Amino acid sequence: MFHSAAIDIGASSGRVIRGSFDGNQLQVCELYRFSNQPVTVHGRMYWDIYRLYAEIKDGLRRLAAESKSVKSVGIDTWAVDYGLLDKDGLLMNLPRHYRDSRTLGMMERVEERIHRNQLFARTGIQRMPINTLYQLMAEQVESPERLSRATHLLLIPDLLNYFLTGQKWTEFTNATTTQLLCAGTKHWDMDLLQQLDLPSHYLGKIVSPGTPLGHLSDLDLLQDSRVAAASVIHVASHDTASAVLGIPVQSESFAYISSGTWSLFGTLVSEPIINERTAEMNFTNEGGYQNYRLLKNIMGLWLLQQTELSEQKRGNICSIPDMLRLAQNGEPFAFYFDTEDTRLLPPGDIPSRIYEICRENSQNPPVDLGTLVRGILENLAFQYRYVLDQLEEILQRRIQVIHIVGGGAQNELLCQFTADATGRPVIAGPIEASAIGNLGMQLLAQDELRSSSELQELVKRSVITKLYEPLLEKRWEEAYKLYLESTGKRLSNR
Ligand code: LFR
Repeated sequence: MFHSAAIDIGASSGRVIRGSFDGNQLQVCELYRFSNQPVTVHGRMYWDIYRLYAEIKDGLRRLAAESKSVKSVGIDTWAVDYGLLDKDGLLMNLPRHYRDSRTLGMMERVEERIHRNQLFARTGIQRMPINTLYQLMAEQVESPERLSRATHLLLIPDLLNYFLTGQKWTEFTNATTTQLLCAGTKHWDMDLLQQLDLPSHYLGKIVSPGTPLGHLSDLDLLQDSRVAAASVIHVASHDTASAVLGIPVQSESFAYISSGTWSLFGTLVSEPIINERTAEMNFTNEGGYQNYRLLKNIMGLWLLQQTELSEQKRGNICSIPDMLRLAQNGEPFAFYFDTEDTRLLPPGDIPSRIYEICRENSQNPPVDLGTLVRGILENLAFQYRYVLDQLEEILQRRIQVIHIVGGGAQNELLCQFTADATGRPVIAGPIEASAIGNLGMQLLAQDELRSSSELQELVKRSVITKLYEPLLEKRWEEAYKLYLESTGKRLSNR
């Protein structure tokens, strides 16, 4: 039996998962789960990276306590955020959260120097305020001195890998999300940084997923011989890239939704698709393992997570499962709003912002929580349909099936709405796709598997999925038209 550990941290929680491979099946077991709460100080949002590291160590100790010897460890997390190290190898500041307001106006500032189409042509990456590029512009405004003193910029998984091993490398899949890589060369776009007067001396070596980092150097962990011998591997360290490796692909023409705090809707392509249409539709080409992920970020379960918090602040103790139960009896198609409205990006009172958007469009806001939650799910499903239509236009072919992986695969209402809004069958699961992709990459790196197609077969053999057939009801088609109308979205060739 080959035991390895996947450390998979998303924007709201992290997990340490044991993978056990017997040569035929991969079994996964969640050993430890912890919350990931940003900390706000003087209006600035930070990730509590030291606590996350302490949680990782606790998780690895639990793994060791099982008396199984662990061959390898891999880390995947959310993208775009980073920490800066100084000349002594010390972290200069807690990493800022991508939802921090410091990036306001930064896209415009960049575009004063480089036209947005040119930026896309060079990087293949979507225009989103959270990208590392805009965060660096903000950092340069806030503290140019910090940037000039920094010796290394490490993305979150690379930073945690550095804490574990002392190595300071940058893994490719996550590096693409910075919008600082040249799509053609797969290296840092130094000219781009220079054009923006951003220093680049802190950008380091880029390595492919599957590259070993070496052994643990953390003294606490070295005390336990069952983990001390584990090699640390650069997996596809962007959680979405790992999730895509964990899809049990059944049809050649599929789309996926990696569903968590965000819904990442897309497909796989062999090379970045950089043309006028993808630029105009603001698709992104993020790096994968031997391929690219052509996708779009959709606001996702963030809307429910923030609604839950807002309800709790109003004294209504109500969990997401409670809200989903209420949604079943909510009024269907009661209101339409653009899930991608940028006002929904920062944390806060999401329900009030949705009401405001409804009023702006002369619609009555939902009258009860069940209708609000149902409306959030319906409008997310309409946005999925919209992105599906765009994707089919880009690819010039029909997508046959949609895979939903990640925590959102448990959300039965959203899975059914996705099938109904798109008219496509939805295959839901696995929930732990990122961890499976993470473990799969470790097996590839250690020659337990020989190719990505072997990994695919293993995933299919090892996971359980649930099928949602579309109802093919006319009312969903009609409601989708109303969604397009209310949100001012248009489809070009239809
Ligand atoms: C999902 C994800 C998305 C990325 C967003 C911010 O967890 O990694 O792919 O766009 O978080 O990092």
